[in-house]
Amino acid sequence: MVKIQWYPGHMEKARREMTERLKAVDLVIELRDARIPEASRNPLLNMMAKDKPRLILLTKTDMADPAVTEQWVRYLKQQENTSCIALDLMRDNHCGRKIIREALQMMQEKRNKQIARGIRPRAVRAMAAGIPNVGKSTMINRVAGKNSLKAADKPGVTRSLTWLHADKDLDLLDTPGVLWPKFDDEKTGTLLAAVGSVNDDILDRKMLAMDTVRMIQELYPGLLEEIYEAEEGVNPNGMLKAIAARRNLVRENGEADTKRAAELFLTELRHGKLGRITLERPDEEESGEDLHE
Ligand SMILES: Nc1nc2c(ncn2[C@@H]2O[C@H](COP(=O)(O)OP(=O)(O)OP(=O)(O)O)[C@@H](O)[C@H]2O)c(=O)[nH]1
Ligand SMILES: [Mg+2]
Repeated sequence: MVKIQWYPGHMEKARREMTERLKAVDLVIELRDARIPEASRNPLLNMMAKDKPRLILLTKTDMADPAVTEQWVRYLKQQENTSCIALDLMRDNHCGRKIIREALQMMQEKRNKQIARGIRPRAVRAMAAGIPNVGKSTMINRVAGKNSLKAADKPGVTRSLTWLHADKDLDLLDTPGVLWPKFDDEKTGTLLAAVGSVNDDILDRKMLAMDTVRMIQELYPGLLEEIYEAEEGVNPNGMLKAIAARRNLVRENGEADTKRAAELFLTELRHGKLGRITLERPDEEESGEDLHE
């Protein structure tokens, strides 16, 4: 598996600024990609904000395997001081209200105490944090009900920390997407790159596509073979050749253009064109009894 790492200076700068701003934050809203809920967990966040209540939002559920998303929500909710909801930020018309409701509920006890002491609770201050391209700015726009923040389908769009009074009860801090200096293993880097959270310019996209083909073949046997009319059990390079053949991607010398096939495959994967796929399963060993019901 090819080794991927992306930690440019602007991420280190953002990490420092986020640590500083956390002092004024009541709640951390951690966005993770529902297709890779573990690989998109930033370990730095636990160091930076271990004592803050955490609302985990699994985004892009429209592209994830619904049954597996449910398992993940149950699994992630088991952590202390943590809640979790899964959302399609593009098509769910109520996602803004759901986020406000959950955030307020998490802060309810504190707010009730303030009310009891005669203090009118101010808006909850929450920091949106997460990997590049996961939907932080989109989420804040949905809560605010208007497109105040720039959001686009590439990693590294947001470059500065910005507070937005998104709702009368909820202030949200938009932050740049950050990764971390060293991934646990090569699979983490591959998964992050596969969903589009790593700058494509630094990647060997053909290697990435082949590694991703192999992972999908393991988790969803036969799926890619059916979509691209490939031979059963074909190896990743053979799959790229099948894609090139189906989509008429031919080089000048008449050979299959596997480089373009790799790019097309990644684009289709990232736009959910291969169906609803989740590339990681919760670790059932640690998940307790209720996952086995
Ligand atoms: N299909 C789908 N697309 C989504 C969802 N949420 C966000 N997106 C898309 O994902 C892309 C990235 O969204 P952004 O809001 O810019 O992501 P971000 O986390 O702010 O990214 P950075 O600022 O680069 O860290 C945009 O094209 C959004 O339209 C979702 O739930 N489903
Ligand atoms: Mg952003």
